[in-house]
Amino acid sequence: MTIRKILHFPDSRLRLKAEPVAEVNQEIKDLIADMFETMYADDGVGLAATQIDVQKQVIVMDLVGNGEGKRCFINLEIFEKEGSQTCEEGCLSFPGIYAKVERAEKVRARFLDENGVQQEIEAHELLAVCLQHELDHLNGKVFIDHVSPTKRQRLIERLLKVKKEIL
Ligand code: K1U
Ligand code: ZN
Repeated sequence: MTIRKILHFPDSRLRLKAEPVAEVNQEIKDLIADMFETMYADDGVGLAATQIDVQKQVIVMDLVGNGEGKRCFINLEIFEKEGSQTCEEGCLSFPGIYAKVERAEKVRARFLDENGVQQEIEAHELLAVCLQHELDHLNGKVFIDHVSPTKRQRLIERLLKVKKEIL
């Protein structure tokens, strides 16, 4: 297993669209293992393959954060959205930056699990937020795209300041 480098905004590769996975083979299983390793190393609860410069529709998540809630979503497709909720979001591609984002409260989605088996899920609250946030990454979208242009500019300035401090 390898800890991969996470791309940070404004890297243009965060805007690339991921391709569907044709077969859940050993290469995909190795990618999933690396993604979990990378996510835990950066104290995240989710990670999309786009964030490590792999344009494949693979998402990993662990909302418990200790390995007990490990989940993997391949070729995720949200087919129903209901209600709305506003949640303070973070993103491993925006270290130190948080913003309130409005998203659907409930989503229903289909995906392949790590064994290539088709699954369906109904998600609420943080799981619904995370699924929408990570699916955005696979479509080249980031969470600050959901806030007003003024707020977005302020967040970008703050991010550049944070990055200068940590580098
Ligand atoms: O996509 C990512 O960069 C991962 C991201 C997932 C996420 C968490 C919370 C809301 C939306 C998306 C993170 O893991 S951010 C870091 C984190 O651990 C966290 C931040 C806010 C609330 C809960 C957890
Ligand atoms: Zn993110």
